[in-house]
Amino acid sequence: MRRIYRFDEKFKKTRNKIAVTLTSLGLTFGGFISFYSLSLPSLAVAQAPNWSLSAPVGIEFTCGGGTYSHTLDTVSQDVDGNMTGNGHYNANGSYTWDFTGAINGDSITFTLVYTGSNSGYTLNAVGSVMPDGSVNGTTDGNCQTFTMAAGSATAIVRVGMCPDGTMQSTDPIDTFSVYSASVSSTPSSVSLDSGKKYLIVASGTWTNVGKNVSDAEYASTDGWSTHMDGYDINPYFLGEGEFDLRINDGFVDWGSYSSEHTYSYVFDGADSTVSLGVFDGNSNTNSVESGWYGDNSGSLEIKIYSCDKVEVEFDKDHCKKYGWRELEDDHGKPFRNQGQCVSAKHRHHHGDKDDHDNRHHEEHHENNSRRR
Ligand SMILES: [Ca+2]
Repeated sequence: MRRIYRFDEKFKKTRNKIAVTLTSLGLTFGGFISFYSLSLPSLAVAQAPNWSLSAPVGIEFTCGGGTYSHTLDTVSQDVDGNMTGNGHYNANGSYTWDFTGAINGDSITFTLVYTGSNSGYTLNAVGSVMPDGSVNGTTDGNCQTFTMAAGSATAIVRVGMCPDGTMQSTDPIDTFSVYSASVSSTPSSVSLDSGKKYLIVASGTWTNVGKNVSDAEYASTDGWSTHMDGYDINPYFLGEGEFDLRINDGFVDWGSYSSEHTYSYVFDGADSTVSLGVFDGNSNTNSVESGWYGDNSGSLEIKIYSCDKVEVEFDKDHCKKYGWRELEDDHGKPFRNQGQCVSAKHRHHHGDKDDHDNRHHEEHHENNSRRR
């Protein structure tokens, strides 16, 4: 009870200070937003959330040297990462609070507003989600930092992480299986264009019979109750690449663990097919052990999507507020100023060059055909 009193007392003492801090924060934030919209105008979109926050989950606040354990009891999160929920102070359940916040990419912001004791008390937090699903950051008011343990947030594996300015094709351009018992990798049936990006989606699990299961990036010896990156169990120290799905015989990072066992990787086309294969051997020395593939059973399913460039509609407003910096003309040349952008007939995002070249190539081809 004594702690609670101090917590409360501290709040009362700093009430005026908080108001001032919040006001100046508000100004700073407002300033940041206007700068943001200046440099990245109508083309900017909020990042999709990489994480989904779990509940119930603990939040530890440090406030003036003391640690105050709270619990987020419920939380719901929409596709844009906006969250609402509620929770309480562990040491005294009369301190209840409403929770609102958002996750953008790996960033998190949230606000607690007390609804029971000390009703109206507000705490704003800004932080980051770490690769292990732990969360930490800073708070305003009479607290300074907060932490949430590993696993508090779960990675969202999204089919459709094509880079900004591109959009994932509706249907895969290629679908095939990679058999875990196959020592050699399996090529795609289509060639992937140089200068273009592709989303390779790998899903499923296979079994290293009698020992473990594996997906594109992780392995488990207990049927996925727990998982590990690679295989380092005495006496087999085979490194984090063991059992990985490799691309063109090279190791790639398929990202955070997915309980759905679905992973995606953005791949740069190189005017050739792409080959995928399961690695079984010692990844520390990059040596494939062909004799170890015989006890592998099952396959991973591969879907390759193209990341198609998004054309900016003919709208001179996109040139305003420094938008011309993000655009280029029909020949792939950046604009020198807003006026040049406004008067241009076509505008594209940076990086569309190869599409243009292809288009021109096709036009030439058509013209030639007509001539013949
Ligand atoms: Ca094996």
